[in-house]
Amino acid sequence: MKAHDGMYIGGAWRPAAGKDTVAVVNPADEQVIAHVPAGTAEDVDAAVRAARAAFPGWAATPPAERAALIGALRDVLAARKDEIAGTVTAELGSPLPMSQMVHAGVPVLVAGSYAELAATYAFEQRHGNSTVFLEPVGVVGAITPWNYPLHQIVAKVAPALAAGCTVVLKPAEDTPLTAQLFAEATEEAGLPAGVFNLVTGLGPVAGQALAEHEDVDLVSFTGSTAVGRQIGATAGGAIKRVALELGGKSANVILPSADLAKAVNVGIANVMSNSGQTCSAWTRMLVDAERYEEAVTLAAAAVAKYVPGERVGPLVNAKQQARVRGYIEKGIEEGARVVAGGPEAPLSTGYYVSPTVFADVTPEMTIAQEEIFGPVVSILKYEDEADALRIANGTVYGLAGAVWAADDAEAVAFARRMDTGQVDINGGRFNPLAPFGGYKQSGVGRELGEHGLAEYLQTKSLQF
Ligand code: TXE
Repeated sequence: MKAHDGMYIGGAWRPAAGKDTVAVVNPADEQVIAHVPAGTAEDVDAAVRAARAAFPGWAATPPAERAALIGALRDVLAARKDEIAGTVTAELGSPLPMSQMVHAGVPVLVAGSYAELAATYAFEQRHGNSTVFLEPVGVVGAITPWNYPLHQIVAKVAPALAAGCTVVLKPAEDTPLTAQLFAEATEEAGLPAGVFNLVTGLGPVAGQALAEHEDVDLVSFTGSTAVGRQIGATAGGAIKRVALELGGKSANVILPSADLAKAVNVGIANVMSNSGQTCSAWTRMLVDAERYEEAVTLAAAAVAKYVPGERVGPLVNAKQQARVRGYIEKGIEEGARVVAGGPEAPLSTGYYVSPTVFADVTPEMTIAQEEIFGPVVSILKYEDEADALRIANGTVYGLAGAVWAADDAEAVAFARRMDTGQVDINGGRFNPLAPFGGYKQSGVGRELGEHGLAEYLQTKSLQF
């Protein structure tokens, strides 16, 4: 595949400081498809300098003009949708329809929402006898994961640009080609040089250099809890702003009055989508004791439709495949009952994992507590509503969830008692304006909508 052999810094593709490269592998057939440069602290420093130099001009650009440029970026992403989808499929392995609809489609919606918000947001407000200005925080270091290669980038870069911040992006080493396409799109849209910069490379090298750079004002990170903890500690030490979007172990709570078949089918589809590599995936299905076996039967039938290599793609790399298979083995070891799938790889080539459903899962089991990040669903039994709530809230995470009931009001009453940042009521529908982020160890801060924009703003008040 086509790849740039440099970094996008200050509005141009420049040679990397070092000679090392990172191989990009197609996880569906394990073939190397490209190489990109492995950035060093020197590349990161050059990118931060470019972002710093561009900051005053971009911060002073009227919001309406920033909005127009974000709108132009949206249009370029929309025009290059097929190319983006093909690139995501090549480096992430997701089936093409999924890449087209979600990986290429959602970022267009999100960029569009920020073009609108930049134009309409009240950057200047009156509170009593004060005028309050919402000003950009400064230079943003964005570190993104591979699971939604473009969405994760746009969910950080679009609000940062809307706020008037400039950005240095370090994308995941598994999916740098989508990030290079995004950099091309920013240039094509006409963003001023230095407003957006890209450094590809490894997390512990380029990522860490960006997180530790003293001239970065805000670090926005999405990824593992372990790395997030480290980035949070570094940012705390330097007294700089930080946003962390980390793991999840979301509960899909099916109340006794709910349409069971619908809730189970949508619940299985939710986890199978993107091969389970979604931080908000409803990986714990909670069903009342009376309908438990019926739900297990429905889930096993539903998951049979998700054929690896057809509807379900591979995991992103060999490490993730081994990790997920390890969790499946652990589930069996701890006494859960496999009703579909299992630890054996379903195909001999590609990093595939069998779509797996576990029954007889108890809340303290490892598979009910830790983020698996694969096509694995655990079905837990509850006795009454209080028990369901205790189980739903009984992990260190609190990112998302779902509640199903005969009417929305009953589901809402339950959702209000869940310690989690986002809940889908009777199925829900994606909304690019809905704030997304975690309670508890799922993170700090919010992405998307007005709340996502606010992360990139700081407040100044003038008293009269
Ligand atoms: O994440 P990492 P990995 C979870 C999920 C998954 C696990 C491991 O459970 O199984 O994390 O995935 C960069 N300083 N999520 O190993 O390492 C790295 O280059 C600065 C949930 O892929 O956290 C990449 O750009 N940066 C999640 C990004 O961090 C560092 C999405 C994420 O990689 C760094 C992905 C360092 N020391 C994984 N080390 C979600 N919340 O959606 C790595 N990076």
